[in-house]
Amino acid sequence: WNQKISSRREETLANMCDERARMLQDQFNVSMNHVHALAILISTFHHEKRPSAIDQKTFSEYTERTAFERPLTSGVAYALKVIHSEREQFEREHGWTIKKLGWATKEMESEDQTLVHDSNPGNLDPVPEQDEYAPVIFSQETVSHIISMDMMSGKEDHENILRARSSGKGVLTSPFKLLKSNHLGVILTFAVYDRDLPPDATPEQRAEATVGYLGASYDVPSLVEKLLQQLASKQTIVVNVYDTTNKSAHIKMYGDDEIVDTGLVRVSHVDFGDPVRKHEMHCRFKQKP
Ligand code: WA2
Repeated sequence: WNQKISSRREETLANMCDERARMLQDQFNVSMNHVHALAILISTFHHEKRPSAIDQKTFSEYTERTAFERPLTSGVAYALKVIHSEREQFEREHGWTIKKLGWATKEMESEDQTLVHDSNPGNLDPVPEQDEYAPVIFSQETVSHIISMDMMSGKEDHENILRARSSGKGVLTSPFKLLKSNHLGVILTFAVYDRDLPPDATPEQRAEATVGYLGASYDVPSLVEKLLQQLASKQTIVVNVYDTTNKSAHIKMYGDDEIVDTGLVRVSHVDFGDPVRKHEMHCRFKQKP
C-alpha cells in the first residue's frame, strides 16, 4: 500500500519537473532562434548595405518592438570587431573612446551616504591597448549602459566572443553577475561574418571573417520566476536550476539558498543548445508525505 502511494508520488514529481524543464528549454530555444535572426538582420542591413540601414535609434526601436519574440531575455546588443590599428579611426568616427567594461571607477555618494555606482558610460575609463576590441555600438534600451564598452574586457564575455566566432554557433557563458543587475545571468552570443562560410571553415578562417557579435542577456532568476508563476504550482514544488558543466562545482542559476530535504528529488536535464554547457533542474515537494 505505502509503496504504491510513494511510487505514485515519485511519478507525479517526475512529471511536474520534466514539464517545467521542457518549458524552460523550449522558451530558451525560441528566444535563441530570434537572437540568431537578429544577427542575420545586422549582417544584411548594417554590413551588406551601403550606407547602413541601421543606427542605434533603428536598432533600439526594432528590438524593443520585437522583445516579445525573445522570452527570458533582458536585452540584446551588438558589438563590432575592431582591431588595434583601426581603433583611432573608429573612435574618431563615433566621437567616443572605447571603454573598459565595468562600473565607473568614480563612485558617487547617494543621499543616504551609501556609495552608489555611476552608470554614466562617459565616466568610464578608456580600455588599455589590446590587439582587438569589441565595443558595443547598438543596444536595446534595457541594456543601453553597455554602449561603448569593450566586451572583450570582461572575462565571461571575452570567452563567449572567441568561442562564438570560432564555432559559428550560438554559445552561452556560465552564470555570472551581469552589469547593473543584482542577479546571476548568462549571455548568449552569435558571431556575425562578412561572407558565407562553408560548414567546415577553420576557426582561423572564421575569426578572420568576423565583423561583430550579437549578444543577448538572460536575467535568469526573474525570468524563470515569471515562467514558473504561469504554472501556479509554487505551493507544491520547489525548483532549482543549476549549471552543472563543472561536475565538482555546480553553479546555482535559480532557486532558494536553503533547500529543505523532503526526501524525494527529481533531476530533469535542460538543454540550452550549447553542447559545452550542461544544465539541470532539481525539483522537490515542499511537504513531506
Ligand atoms: N550584456 C548585458 N549585460 C552584461 C553583459 C552583456 N554582454 N556582460 C556583462 N553584463 C554584445 O557577446 C556580445 C553582451 C555581449 C554581447
